[in-house]
Amino acid sequence: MTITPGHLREVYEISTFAKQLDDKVQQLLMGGTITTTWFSWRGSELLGAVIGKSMRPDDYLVAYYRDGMSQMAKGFPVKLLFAEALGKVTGSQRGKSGWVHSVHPESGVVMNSGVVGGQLPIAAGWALSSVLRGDGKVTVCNFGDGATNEGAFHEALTLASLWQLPVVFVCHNNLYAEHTSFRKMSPVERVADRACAYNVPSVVVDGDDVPATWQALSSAIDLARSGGGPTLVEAMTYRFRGHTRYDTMAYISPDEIKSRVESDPVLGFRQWLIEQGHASQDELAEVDARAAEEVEEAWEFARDSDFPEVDELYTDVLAS
Ligand SMILES: Cc1ncc(C[n+]2csc(CCOP(=O)(O)OP(=O)(O)O)c2C)c(N)n1
Ligand SMILES: [Mg+2]
Repeated sequence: MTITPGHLREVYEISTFAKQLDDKVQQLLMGGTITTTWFSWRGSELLGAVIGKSMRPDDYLVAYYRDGMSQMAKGFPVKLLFAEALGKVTGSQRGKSGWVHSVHPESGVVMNSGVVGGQLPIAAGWALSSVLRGDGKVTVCNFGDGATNEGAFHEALTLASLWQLPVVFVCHNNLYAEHTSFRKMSPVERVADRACAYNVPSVVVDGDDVPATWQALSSAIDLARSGGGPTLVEAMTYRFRGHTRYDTMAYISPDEIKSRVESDPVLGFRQWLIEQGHASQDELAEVDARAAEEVEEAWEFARDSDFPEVDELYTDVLAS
């Protein structure tokens, strides 16, 4: 699917919204207003927006704990996501999952994992289900650079390649896994270098470059849908905040963080849209203001919702 000016504006809408939501959650957490297990996606908003928007609405997204921006771009309603994060009964799983395991099958967000790498074999399973049903859907599977050192990465790519499954593996290489830099944990320079061991095509893309990332994902999705099997996409990105909110990032040079934060990709993309004539300053200011209102509405909805009754603990947990 070729990127259109309409897609570019949608990517901006989702990414400015995701950026503002992340800032809001961070502010609420640091002020002690809320408690929730939280992994900030600041710095990767554009990548997530492109992933969600370049997929077909009925395709499957297998998510991971840091990619709320992809889930919202795929159609996961933010109110359900925010309420879920706060353990409220109005959340997507009625408060039992939090950010880390929230799913929304209606929009194709079929799985989300806090188990690093655990989602890759499950994504292969979703892709196998599409082959068996002949439904023409593609599964896109997100994971971090650290996940590529799990055995599950090797197992999933091997099987997906042998069985030519319709799945696209998207590594969000933000250069760190918890407090360890990619350089210290990978014997090869690029995650994509590993793909040849599985006879899987691979591509490295700058996750801040919206048209290039869209092109890479669309080609991989088209290939998968036409029976050409899996692709490994390595999208280079960055994590503006620590692994968790308590992380002081002492293991990264302050200059590195400063230069990344100063060249905020969402603001860079905003400038690019104006320079290329895709949107005016005023139009984007309106988008930003609407995003701020929607963030507030989602927060108020989550805040004002009730906690579940105790019985909810046993509902939808075991199959009868
Ligand atoms: C199987 C497993 N091992 C360890 C952990 C603890 N853990 C949580 S996040 C994380 C880092 C993963 O880094 P990466 O895959 O690069 O993703 P990022 O957080 O950078 O997006 C680790 C080791 C876990 N949740 N699951
Ligand atoms: Mg990482």
